[in-house]
Amino acid sequence: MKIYFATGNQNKVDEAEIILKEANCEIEQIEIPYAEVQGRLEEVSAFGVLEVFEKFNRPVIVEDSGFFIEKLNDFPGTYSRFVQETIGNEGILKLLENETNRNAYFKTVIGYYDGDNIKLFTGIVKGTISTEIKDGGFGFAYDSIFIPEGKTKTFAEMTTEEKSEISHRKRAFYELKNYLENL
Ligand code: ITT
Ligand code: NA
Repeated sequence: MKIYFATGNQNKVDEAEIILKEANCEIEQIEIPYAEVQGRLEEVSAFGVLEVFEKFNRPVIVEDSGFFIEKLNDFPGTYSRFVQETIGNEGILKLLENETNRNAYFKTVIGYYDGDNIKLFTGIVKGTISTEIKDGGFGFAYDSIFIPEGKTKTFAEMTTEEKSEISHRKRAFYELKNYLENL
């Protein structure tokens, strides 16, 4: 089975390929832009996938993810890209300086549309924010400050395979895979 994935983010495509490798699913990246409505991840993905389908006319997915910090009332959330590109991980660590509540989570919402039904698939991974940037050369964006629950390394210190065993993205893509297998 082939899944068309509308995204401009190569990291996401690499992860999706690893996640779906054993599922007999092939991922093909397409670069069809869509408006990112201001709203929750669910809304961004649902509107986005409708817009891409209009232009592409084949079953397609979009995926919207975010990083949510408990102490900061879920900031940066849907502003994750902008915040990463502006204050970055150093800015986040500053905001949490001397803070003991370092809980955070990643969330992914995949939107799938085949012209019939819109489906949303969600994945979350909880964890904590490290006190310093720990980058093992893997991952991207917030990965170097996020330690998933039950682990001691940040996502950026794990290989993409290790990250993809437990990530938010893995969980959402598995929901999608299960749905597609049972169609
Ligand atoms: P597309 O919309 O083109 O798919 P994007 O980079 O804008 O790509 P998102 O809106 O889904 O992606 O994600 C917002 C930001 O959240 C993203 O730019 C990263 O900074 C961050 N992010 C998403 N997934 C991540 C992950 O697995 N690890 C670390 N940071 C992540
Ligand atoms: Na986006």
